[in-house]
Amino acid sequence: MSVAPVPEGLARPVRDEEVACYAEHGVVHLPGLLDPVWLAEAERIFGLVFGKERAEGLNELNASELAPMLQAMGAELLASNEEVSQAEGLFKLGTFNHLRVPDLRTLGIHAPLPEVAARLMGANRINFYGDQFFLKEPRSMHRTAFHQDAPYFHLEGDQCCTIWMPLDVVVKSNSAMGYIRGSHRWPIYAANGFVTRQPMPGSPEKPLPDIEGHEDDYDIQWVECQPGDAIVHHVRTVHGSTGNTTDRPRRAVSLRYLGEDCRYHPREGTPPDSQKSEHLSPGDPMASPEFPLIWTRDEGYLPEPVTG
Ligand SMILES: O=C(O)CCC(=O)C(=O)O
Repeated sequence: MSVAPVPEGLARPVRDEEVACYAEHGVVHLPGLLDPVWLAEAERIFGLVFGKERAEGLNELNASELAPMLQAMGAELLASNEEVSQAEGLFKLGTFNHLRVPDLRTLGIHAPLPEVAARLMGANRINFYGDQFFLKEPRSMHRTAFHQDAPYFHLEGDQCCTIWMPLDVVVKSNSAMGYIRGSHRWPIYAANGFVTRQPMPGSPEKPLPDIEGHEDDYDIQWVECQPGDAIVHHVRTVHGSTGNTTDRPRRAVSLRYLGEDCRYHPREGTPPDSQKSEHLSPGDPMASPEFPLIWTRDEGYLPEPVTG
């Protein structure tokens, strides 16, 4: 077994068998990865998105408010009417706010995660793609529909991963993540409305099969986890989460990283908060002010992110 040096800020190295697991299944759970300093920083920054210290002008979606509107337009929600009637808290998402909140960009760029992404994806260069923050308040009930990230992202390539980090203990009853092992080899299916399987309007892709209705037919890995853990998934790995039916919140941060095989590829049928580039043309490598180059295998962390 090779022993990789532990990047500063990580509690432990990523092991060879974890690299092999990511390659085979398109997902890997890394228990106890983040050291307490970066975990506290992630929690502080979560507060800038959803807490009392909330920054101005954020890109935020209240999925609990959106749900009845989608239903009125004919979409079937994943939560039953009874569950919706029992909902007390909200399900909210804050997306691509790193261009608005400098501290958030610091987390994406300076937390010791690009190196983790590079090791798992076998990449030589890492660009930061973006952030997403998830708040499922106590008894918010709504599931996150199974989906792939690929149809939401304006890019193509294999070296794109999400590092999902919980800030609370997460078990199945407070919205554990589930991943279909091996689905990173599936084609790209349509993006959906997160609380419904209904594809986004204008999507050129087919909808995913009804996974929620037939969970036993799929190899789903449900992951229970602790603050300090990370779960890393490939851009095409199908994933979703259960509803939060408990009296505890479920907070999580996702940071997305790209390797050198990714190219800009604008897509149709994406939500309004998806991140198009104002600088790139189709087929361009993903280096722009929105998606800075932050790490290379030769130089390590770059003193200044490269934005073009
Ligand atoms: O936290 C969730 O429920 C969804 C997370 C997710 O879809 C992602 O990070 O890509």
